[in-house]
Amino acid sequence: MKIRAFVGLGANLGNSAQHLADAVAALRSLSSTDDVMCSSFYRSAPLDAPGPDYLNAVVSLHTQLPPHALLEALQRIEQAQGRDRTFRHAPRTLDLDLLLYGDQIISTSGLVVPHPRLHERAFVLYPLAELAPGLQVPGLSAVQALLPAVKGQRLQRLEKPV
Ligand code: A4P
Ligand code: MG
Repeated sequence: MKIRAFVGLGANLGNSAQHLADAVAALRSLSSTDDVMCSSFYRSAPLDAPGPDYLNAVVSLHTQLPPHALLEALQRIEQAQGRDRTFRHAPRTLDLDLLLYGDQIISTSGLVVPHPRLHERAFVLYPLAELAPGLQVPGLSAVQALLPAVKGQRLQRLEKPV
């Protein structure tokens, strides 16, 4: 059975647009995965983090990979694109977060889904709402109902990527 999952993409080092585009291409070539769709790219102010502005996006995909296998695949893509884990929230070439995995609520030491900071972040909620305007976030509420609380965060939607 295929599950619809959502992945958050973020980059704020080097050619961020290229890093996001490469990540989308890598997600498209994941095994047992199809229907990969990417939101617009968004420029965002760094939240609780040093460094330059981020580019962020959200990808939705249908996958047969179980959630931990999907997280491992995301981490392999991060590593392949030169992610260097120096310190928490350090500037990064590419960060991939598993935001949602169907309607599942997962809480293990290595994986928490829905992503625990999803509801606090305009750079996650706006692209999520762009891809899935009718989405219900498991354990929370409709994505539309979460938008007003993050409206003050600086976020700019860019031209649609290829
Ligand atoms: N982990 C647990 N649950 C998850 C999940 N749902 N998805 C674990 C991904 N990883 C998950 O992540 C640390 C550990 O979290 C992983 O080993 C995994 O087992 P990491 O990617 O190594 O570290 P990190 O990204 O520095 O920390 P963290 O806590 O994941 O930070 P966030 O929440 O990813 O935030 N501002 C803007 N504008 N745009 C951004 O994209 N990103 C961050 C990082 C901060 N500020 C930002 C942005
Ligand atoms: Mg992360």
